[in-house]
Parts: sequence; structure tokens; C-alpha cells
Amino acid sequence: TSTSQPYRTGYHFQPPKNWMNDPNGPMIYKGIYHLFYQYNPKGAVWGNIVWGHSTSTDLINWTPHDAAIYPTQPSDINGCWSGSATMLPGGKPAILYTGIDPDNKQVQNLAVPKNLSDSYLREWVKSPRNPLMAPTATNHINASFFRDPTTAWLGPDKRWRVIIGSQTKDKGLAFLYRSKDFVYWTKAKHPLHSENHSGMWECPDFFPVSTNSRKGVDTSIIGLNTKHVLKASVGKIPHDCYIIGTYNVTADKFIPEEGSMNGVSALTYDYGKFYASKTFFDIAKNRRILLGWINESSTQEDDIKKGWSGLQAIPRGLWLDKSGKQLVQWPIPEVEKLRAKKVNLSSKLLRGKSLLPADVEISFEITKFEKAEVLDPNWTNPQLLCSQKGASVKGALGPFGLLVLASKNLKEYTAVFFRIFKNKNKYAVLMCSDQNRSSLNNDNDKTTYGAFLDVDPVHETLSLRSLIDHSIVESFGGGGKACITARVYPTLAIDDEAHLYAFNYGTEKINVTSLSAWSMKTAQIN
Ligand code: DQQ
Repeated sequence: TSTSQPYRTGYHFQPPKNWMNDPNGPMIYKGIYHLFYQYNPKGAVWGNIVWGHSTSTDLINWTPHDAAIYPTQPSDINGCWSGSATMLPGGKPAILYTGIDPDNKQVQNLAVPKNLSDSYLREWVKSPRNPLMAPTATNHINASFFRDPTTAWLGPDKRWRVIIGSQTKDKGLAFLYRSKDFVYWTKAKHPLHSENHSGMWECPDFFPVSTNSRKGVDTSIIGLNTKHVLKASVGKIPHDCYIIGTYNVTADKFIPEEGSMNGVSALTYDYGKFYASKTFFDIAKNRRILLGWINESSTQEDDIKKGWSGLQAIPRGLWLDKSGKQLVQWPIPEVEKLRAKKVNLSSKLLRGKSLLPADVEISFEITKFEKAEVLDPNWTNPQLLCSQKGASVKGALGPFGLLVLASKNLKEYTAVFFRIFKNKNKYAVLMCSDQNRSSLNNDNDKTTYGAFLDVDPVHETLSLRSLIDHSIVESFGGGGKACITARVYPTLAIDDEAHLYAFNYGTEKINVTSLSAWSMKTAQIN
């Protein structure tokens, strides 16, 4: 980074310049990880969309390649939108993606590698049969709401299945298609799943998770000791929401158990900024990895000035919590290779360390709960609660946590913190990321984010980890049970002037049981 570019990242993926949005077609092929992404080669705003391409051996350091998929056929001449990779028998990757045709209709296309012995998969050949799935006069698909094919899965009947995000009226849904050969696709009578009032389902994802291990499960595995997760990017919230349930392959239906795509009971990957995400199964390390797009919170004018827009989150491992009621996410261990100087202040509070970029882990212990404020039954919206009770509002048990990207005089800081409330005969933990004071530049969107964290502070340690990188703060509460990502643009707290503090503005004592902070080496990113 330089003084002219204080917001470019040290270890979060971004192209050298221009606009980036959704991660596309992540996969591992011959030991190489591939990340494609929605990219505008011509500027820092959305448009002219092609598939940018980078590869990596550790998902942290990346090598750039030329765009992999770009408009060449009538079926994608107005844009190559989001899609996913599937490993076909014999380890041959295939990409299904949305193309925008000459009438601006959304259709689904197939591309396969030109040369399977090139582990960088630099060139892709499109099927002469494209488009393979399209809105027609008879299938009642709205041509403006038909996009983002998932990784396909193979049923016991040897047929491939894929879902495509859509909406009819206000109902969000996932159309299901089947194919024997990956080329001829037939629409199933019923969608895999739908939900009223959830609006368009962008970038759906559908995959199994193990019920008794953190290990990932390959996408076509159905049955014993697994549940299924259906995720959709719900634009009107906007969040990546998910439902945990089971997949009945005979009926080809998803049977939901926990979560929804809308409303207060929606389970969300990340309660801050995180959208259009996608998982893939990493066969080399038997894990399921989640990638997500982190949009800017700055104005379009500022994006054009700085010449770029959009980051990718640090890849996260993802698994089913032992409660079976939610997912857990944690940054992949590869990111820890970037940890440099360790600042270990054991139980003492960290005061004003200049540390950027950084990785911080802190754990708290609460011994006296008597004074905890009572949770009002009307306080059902954690984000609202966090904005009403921001970092500067004193309480009893909290706010306590971290001030990151803080200027020395605390004119600027981003506060990531907890509050604990008494809730009947239990305690509720609120996790917040408060961007209100993050920058003296008031043109930025400084919305506060919040989530309830399913941790019992009486019997469990309450932990927080934050990955801090110039203009992004990714926070993980309770070992990854709630994640909140924020974009911030400090004007004072940059480079050596970016400090880190642990704080407790509550009246009650909170013990810091462990605190480790590392400065982070710069990753090789394009
Ligand atoms: N971004 C893509 C679409 C997708 C949206 C276009 C989600 O395919 O629905 O760039 O951010």
C-alpha cells in the first residue's frame, strides 16, 4: 500500500485494479486452487462482466491469469455472469455459468477446459450447444430472474442435478434441472425449494455437511450422517442466508429444519458485508471452503478515484455446529502462515499497539452476572440493538471487545464488541461491529452490524478473532458461530497510525483470559 492507496489490502484478494464482485467456479484441480471472479476489465464500477482468473497453492497467495470466460457467443454476448464448477467423472472440470444474450435474457452456458494437462486451466471452450437452459414461452421462467447455476451433484439414478436462482412475483426459488450428459438439461416439475416474500435468490448453493465431524463432504454425497444446506443471496436484505435440512433425492426436494431465506429467523453466513458467496469441496484437505465477495462501503465516486472496488473474504472452512442448528466458519489455517511479530500480553489489556495488517484473538471470562441488563422481549433485531447500543453506550456487562484501526487520539476507530443480557434464566450474547467512528470521511456507509451469538457465557469462554487489513475487518465470535465483516476507510488510522486496543466500557469487571495479536506479512496477490 502507499499513501495514495491506503485502502488496498495486504492479504485479502483483490485484482490489481478495477471492479470485482462474486467469486465464481472455485475448485481444486491437479493440486492448484482456482478462483474466478466477476470482473469489469474497463473500470471500477460494475459492467462489461467477464470471468477474471487467479490460481494459488494455498488459497492465500495468488497468481493472476488472463480472463478465462468472456463474451464470444450470442448466448453470453452481453455478459458472463456468475456460475460454478463441477468435477465430472475422470476429474474433468466443467463450468456452468449465466450468459446474457442479445435480448438481455439470462441463459445458462457450459464451458470446459481446452487443455486438461494445463493445471492452470487458462483456456476454456464453450459448448456449441449453448445455451443449455433458457427461458421459453412454455416454461414460465422470467428471463430477468434466471441465473447463477450451482455446482451440480450426481444422483443415484446417474443423473446430474443443478439449481438456478430465480423469483416469481415476490417468491424466491431454486429451479431444478437434470441431465445425463451435462449437455441436455431438463427442467424438473418442482423447484428444489422456494420461499414466499424472499425475493430473488442470487447465487444459490446446495451442499451436504457432516453431522458428526468438521470434515467436508463431497457435493454428490447424500445420506448417512449428513444434512444439507441451501444458501441463497437475498438481495433485499442483503445477506447470504441459509437453511439447514435434509435432501430427499427420490422426491428431489429439500426439507428445511432450521433457518429461512428471510425475516428474523434467517440464519446468515455473515451479519456484516458479505455477499454472493459460494462453497467448494477441497478434496486435498477434506474440507468445505467458503468464498464471499466483500463490497465497498465508499461512494462510487471514491471507488472511481481509487480505481478499484471489491474484495474477497479470507477463505473460510465451514461445518455444521455440534448443536446441528447452525454452521460454523473459521478462516483457513493457511492464513496463519502470514503471522509475523506476535504481541502476547497474556491477561493484560493491549494498549495502543500499532499493528497493521493484523490477526487478533482475544478471550473473555465473566464471573459476576448479577448486574446484567435484562433483554427486552421486543429486542429481536440484533443489528438494531447494536446501533442503539453502540460502542459508546455504557452498560453493565459490556460493551467490551476491541477497538481496531484506531487513531491514537481515538478520533477514529472501529469497535467490535460484546454485550451480555439476562434473558429469562439464561444469558444472551450480542456481538456488534460499530463503524460509526471508523472514518472522519462521512461519505462512507457506516451502518452498524450485529448478531446474537449462541454461546453460554457462564460455562463457555467468549472469544473474538478479527482479521484487520487496511479497509476490512472480518470478525469471528465464539469460534466462528457468528461472523461480521465491515469495510472502513480511516483517514488518520492508516499504516503506522493504526492502533489496536482492548476495551471494556461496562461497569462490571471482565477478565481477558488470553490475548494474542500478530502483525501480518503481505501476501502475494496478483
Ligand atoms: N452478480 C452477478 C449475477 C449475480 C449477482 C452479476 C450477485 O450473476 O446474481 O455480476 O451479486
